Amino acid sequence: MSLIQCLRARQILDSRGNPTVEVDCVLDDGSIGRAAVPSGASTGTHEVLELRDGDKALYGGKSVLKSVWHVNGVMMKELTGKSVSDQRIVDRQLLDMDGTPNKAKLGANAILGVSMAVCRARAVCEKRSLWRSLVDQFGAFCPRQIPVPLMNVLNGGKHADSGLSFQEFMIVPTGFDHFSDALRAGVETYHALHRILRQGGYVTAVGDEGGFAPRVPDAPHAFDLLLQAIAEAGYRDRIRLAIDPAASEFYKDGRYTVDGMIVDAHRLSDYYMDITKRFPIVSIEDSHSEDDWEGFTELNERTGSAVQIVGDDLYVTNVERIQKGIDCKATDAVLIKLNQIGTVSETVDAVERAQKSGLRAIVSHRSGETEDTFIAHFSVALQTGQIKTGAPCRGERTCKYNELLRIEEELGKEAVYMSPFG
Ligand code: 2PG
Ligand code: MG
Repeated sequence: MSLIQCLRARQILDSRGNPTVEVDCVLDDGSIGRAAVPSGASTGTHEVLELRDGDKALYGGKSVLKSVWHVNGVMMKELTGKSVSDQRIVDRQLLDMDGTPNKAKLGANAILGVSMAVCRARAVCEKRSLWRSLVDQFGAFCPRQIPVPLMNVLNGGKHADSGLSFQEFMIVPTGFDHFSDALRAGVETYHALHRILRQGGYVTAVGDEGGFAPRVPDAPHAFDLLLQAIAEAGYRDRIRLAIDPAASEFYKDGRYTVDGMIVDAHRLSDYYMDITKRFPIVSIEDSHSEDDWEGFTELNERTGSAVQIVGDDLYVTNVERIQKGIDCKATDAVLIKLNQIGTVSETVDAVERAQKSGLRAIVSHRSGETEDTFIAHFSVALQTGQIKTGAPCRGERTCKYNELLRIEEELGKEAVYMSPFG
């Protein structure tokens, strides 16, 4: 297996026009792997450190030149001549170089950029698609499942100025046999929603993840619009709903300020129970604030197996926090984001810890994305069965969907599309 000849990092722009890190990993056989790092807006407090320069004269303090410098300097020096045959060894070297618990020395954005670029370079060297190469390193035996997309078609919270308290309103195409049909149904529903909003006199501009951002007073109004769109597109009972309230963003001092109410954790769960009875909601992510373990556990017990409860800011893709959630039965599923933890191997550990304990794993984009399609491959290689990558709109979102179409084509008759929601 080839050796690393050099690393080349640069500053590029993410989908919000903020700087981010891109890394090229060049091998001695000439193979080049490129990866770009995403960035969140509603970030969890317990995430690893995204290093930004803080110099107000450059991109308002958001430039990432220190991270770029770390890749091109110390990281390249240490990794040049090293083999890429085992990703775990490469990632271990990266962790040792940094030496801090939250990757603050080199920056998690520098570390993840290198970790993903090495995976890409290995796949190029092996002359096969990234997901197949990831399977060899870490993956499931005989992977065939293309994930069910949770498509965020109405944006609120920190991702848009719609005024909606909940951050994400997603449609979930469950009643289909192929990913391409499920995606098409999601797209047709998205376009039906566009027509309904236009006819209703709403603004049809889109938010950070490509979903519409109309001025809608509360969640039930948003659900009504989604159900109308699903019906108009002809997919009643075949497309369900999911939400990511991202509750840390409306939590303060033991109280949640949501949809015109100020409530405690228990009353917030009452609200979720009420809306799940009235609307076909199959999944709720970050129902409660990131350290409100009791709030999650109570809701998870009340919803039983009828609704999937997901932890995102709660877990930040960290195995210790995931273990805590397993122990206190906080959720049914774990949201998985590479840049919350900072290396590919640690992300795999998080998926495995969840899956081995009977929790589902859902691979996710960030609200600030790039054209990198790594997560599409990662979700297939690890057989997560669900992916969250925004609306079918804006190139940084559609590139992931398009890559999944290509993987489905590559798998041919072997490809499986299976909803965990029945
Ligand atoms: C989330 C994500 C992605 P952000 O909360 O799940 O949708 O948002 O990247 O802003 O944390
Ligand atoms: Mg979330």
